[in-house]
Amino acid sequence: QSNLGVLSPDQIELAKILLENGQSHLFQQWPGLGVDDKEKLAFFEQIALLNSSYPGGLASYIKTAKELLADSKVGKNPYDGFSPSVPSGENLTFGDENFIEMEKRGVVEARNAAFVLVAGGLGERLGYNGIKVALPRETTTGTCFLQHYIESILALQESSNKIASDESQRDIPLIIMTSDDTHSRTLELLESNSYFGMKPTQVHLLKQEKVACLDDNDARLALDPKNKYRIQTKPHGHGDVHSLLYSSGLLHKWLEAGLKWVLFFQDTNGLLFNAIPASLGVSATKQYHVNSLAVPRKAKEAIGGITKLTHADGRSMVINVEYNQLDPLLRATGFPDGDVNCETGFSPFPGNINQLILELGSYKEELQKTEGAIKEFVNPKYKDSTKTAFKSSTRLECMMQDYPKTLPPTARVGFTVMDIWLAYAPVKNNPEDAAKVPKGNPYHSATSGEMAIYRANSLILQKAGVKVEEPVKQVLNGQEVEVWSRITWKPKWGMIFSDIKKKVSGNCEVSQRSTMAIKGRNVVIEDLSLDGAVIVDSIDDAEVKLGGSIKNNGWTMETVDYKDTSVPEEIRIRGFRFNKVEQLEKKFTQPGKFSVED
Ligand code: UGB
Repeated sequence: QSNLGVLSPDQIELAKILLENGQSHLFQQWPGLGVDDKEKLAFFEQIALLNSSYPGGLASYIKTAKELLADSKVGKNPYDGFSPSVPSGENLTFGDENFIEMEKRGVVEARNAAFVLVAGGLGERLGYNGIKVALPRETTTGTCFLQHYIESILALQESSNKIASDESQRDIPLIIMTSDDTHSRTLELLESNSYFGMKPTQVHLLKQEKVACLDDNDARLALDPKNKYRIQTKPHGHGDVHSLLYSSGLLHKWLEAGLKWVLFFQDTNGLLFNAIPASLGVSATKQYHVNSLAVPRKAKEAIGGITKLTHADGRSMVINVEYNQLDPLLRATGFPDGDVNCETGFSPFPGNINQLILELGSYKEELQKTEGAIKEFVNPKYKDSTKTAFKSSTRLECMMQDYPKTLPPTARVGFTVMDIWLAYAPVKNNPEDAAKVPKGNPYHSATSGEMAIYRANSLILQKAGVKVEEPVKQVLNGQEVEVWSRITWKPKWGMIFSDIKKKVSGNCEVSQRSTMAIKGRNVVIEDLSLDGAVIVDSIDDAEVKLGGSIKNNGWTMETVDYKDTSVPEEIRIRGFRFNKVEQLEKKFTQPGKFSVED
């Protein structure tokens, strides 16, 4: 105590918390009164932040850490006593009657939703130096992920408000969870691009803080080896989003304003908004409190499975079980073959893609009980089998999809399965790791992420009646991918299938080597034969017909090696760049009726 200097009452309180929770080692190397006072103050500032940013404060963090570390030491299985079964949910098939109905319902509901993007991760696996939301979703137009997300939300907002009465027009809120690693760059990206058309008041950034690292099984906090007045910290995981939303007061505000849904999504899934309207429709129709978006999953595939877990004591929950836990759990509970494909050719446990739709009222109620705290886990790397010492410090972590773990069994927790080609193509892996992915498994790289956009758009237009030529196979950055026609459109051109279908008529065909970028809202494709590149941009009051035969040398794809540092990083991680040889480019800035033909 004598070493602490003259402390404010708040600092004394913090010191007490530490001392009462087994953290006296933090002060052991402190010199006497009057020495390093500035550093000591900085220490307390950090402790105050660690204490205030964790639900229940540091005392609670240390208590939970001790419990989880003890469980980990004895190898306790978190699913002990639980039996897995297949939960009930909705399987949607793109373009069929039910899908179209769900999309329409989703558009009605969109104005009652708030969107939450978790973007605090730096994406170490991708190895990209910038923030992931600034990466181009595709390089035909160069639109970055954040711009695409914002434009998709604005397009939904507009369609949804059109259906609603004039008095109840609404701006859909967008929350972005950032971290110290991403905050300033995310803000800068928004500010330097006028929020990509969103009102700045519509967007809220919530910054997550890191949590204290732990040195041993007694949950002694780890000091920075280079600074005895600083605690080592690491990210706590995307589960922080719930406590941040709870403490922000936004949930209350949204309920007051009549909102009903909160949609959570990750930073680099360029296909996600293809799945949002229909799955929101499912949430509304089935009155789900929790709806997890999922894709068909091959048995044992390295992606978590949505599973119903029922405990011998009567508890039950529908939750994501990581693939490496699902198979052993099944084997241990009367399914000797473990996770196997059923008659559909897929595992009956759908694959979690970690996009969640929560019903706002029940969500707020639940968070009032938990203060947004999510069940955590710890993953220490032990020095040896005695499990008494760690190779390096560890910390507690939490995941946003673990939210349903604390819900009562009466909660309506379901899922919506959609085709992978339509809904899921994250950009997570660097080229080198992606090239090592066994054949047939998804690369989840910048290359596959961009190719997935072209494939999805081509398949959607095929379904709408356009003859889009079949793809060719190509190896880019060591990954074999299908290269479809490079077709892109702005979200305002078409967010749901029935709207897209209305914009396509007659006999249309697009060759594989073609590029088509539609940047205007009122552009119809009619009797188009495209073999080359065409780019159409137009103001909303211009009605444009894109048709006739358009043939030019187009854009070719040049391969680029990811190691070639003369090429910008966001391009070379894809393994190709476009050589814009020739294109038909038209821009309409005046109201009226126009036609784009060669
Ligand atoms: N994120 C944060 O905002 N803060 C953090 O502290 C950490 C991450 P990753 P992960 O889609 O296949 C998830 O690193 O966690 C953001 C699911 O847990 O890309 O390995 C980050 O910015 C997993 O069940 O993924 O795996 C990003 O937007 C599976 O569904 C998001 O959180 C997997 O995604 C995800 O972070 C998947």
